[in-house]
Amino acid sequence: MTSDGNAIREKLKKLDEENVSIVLFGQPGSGKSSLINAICGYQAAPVGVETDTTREPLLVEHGDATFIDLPGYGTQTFPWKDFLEQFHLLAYDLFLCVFSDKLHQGDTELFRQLTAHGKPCIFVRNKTDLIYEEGMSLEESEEAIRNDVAAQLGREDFTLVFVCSRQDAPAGLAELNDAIMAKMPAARREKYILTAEARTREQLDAKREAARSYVRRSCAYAAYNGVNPIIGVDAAVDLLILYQMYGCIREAFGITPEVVHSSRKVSLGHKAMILGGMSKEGIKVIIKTLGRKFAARSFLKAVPVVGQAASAFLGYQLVRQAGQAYIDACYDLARERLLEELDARREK
Ligand SMILES: Nc1nc2c(ncn2[C@@H]2O[C@H](COP(=O)(O)OP(=O)(O)OP(=O)(O)O)[C@@H](O)[C@H]2O)c(=O)[nH]1
Ligand SMILES: [Mg+2]
Repeated sequence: MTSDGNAIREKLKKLDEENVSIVLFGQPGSGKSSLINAICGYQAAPVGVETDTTREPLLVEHGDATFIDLPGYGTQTFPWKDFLEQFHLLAYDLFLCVFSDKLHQGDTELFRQLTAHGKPCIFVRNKTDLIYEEGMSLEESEEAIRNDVAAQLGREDFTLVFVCSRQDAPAGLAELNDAIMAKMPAARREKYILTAEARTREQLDAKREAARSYVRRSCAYAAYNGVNPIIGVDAAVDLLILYQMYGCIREAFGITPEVVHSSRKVSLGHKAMILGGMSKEGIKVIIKTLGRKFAARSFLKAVPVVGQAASAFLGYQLVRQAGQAYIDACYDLARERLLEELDARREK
């Protein structure tokens, strides 16, 4: 039991440590670095006036995601033919092929190589603010671009998203987020959804689901921990689990003390719980309020075998309940904020 428990614990730990990695590739000057900045909301990657600004891979950490900004290819230094090996691309999770004009041979070839290796790849047509064709509506122009991509690839089953990475007028980022969520390999999806900024109500709901599943996993730690028969020793571990778990939940929903204080709709009880969850002292109080079950658990631990199993189950229940309640409170707060933001954007 113990060795199994350790193996699972190790696996969960590794999954938690590894970031979700998203690579951007494409022609020089197509706006890869600008797009990363638009997603992160600050100047994380240098942007050029000319092309060939990015000369070596740049890792941009954003929450639990890492964006890998690559140099544009097609140049002498970076012929697209060697690109896949040169940058060890198969080690990453998901790929964005950024283009801002016609697709080039390098773009379609890399797309083919990546998809042949089972890697998810999304076409991102950047600079939509510059799309203008005489006598054509924006929709018609986008349709023409889509047909072009299909013709060049010789297939219809690809994902194409239109974005603008200009800082003063970003567009299409919510759609891009949806596409990434849909395409992310299943094993990494939950982590990505937890990390990425929710830009629509649906994305926020997806985040709540991911957070719930994250709590279920944390409960597995607690359950294994509960099997440990030494009374008192693991109460501290339970505390630590809740402390880490609450931190992750707050980060996922972008909750800081300022956000809590500025809320006008969330109940005082919820506010107190969220703030309490920020310190170990506060968590002790929360545990006490969930206390009868906790006491029952310590008592049961003294009873061998049957008691241990029951104790593991109670540990699971306790952490799970404490986690779900915290998620609901953070979700309400994040939702209030998002709706305000969406309103403000609509008024603009
Ligand atoms: N109008 C407009 N300009 C953009 C947009 N995105 C990027 N640009 C401009 O395009 C130029 C190139 O942008 P970068 O982000 O440096 O492009 P890159 O793909 O990283 O280029 P390399 O690093 O050289 O491969 C800069 O002048 C950007 O300001 C956009 O959506 N609209
Ligand atoms: Mg660049």
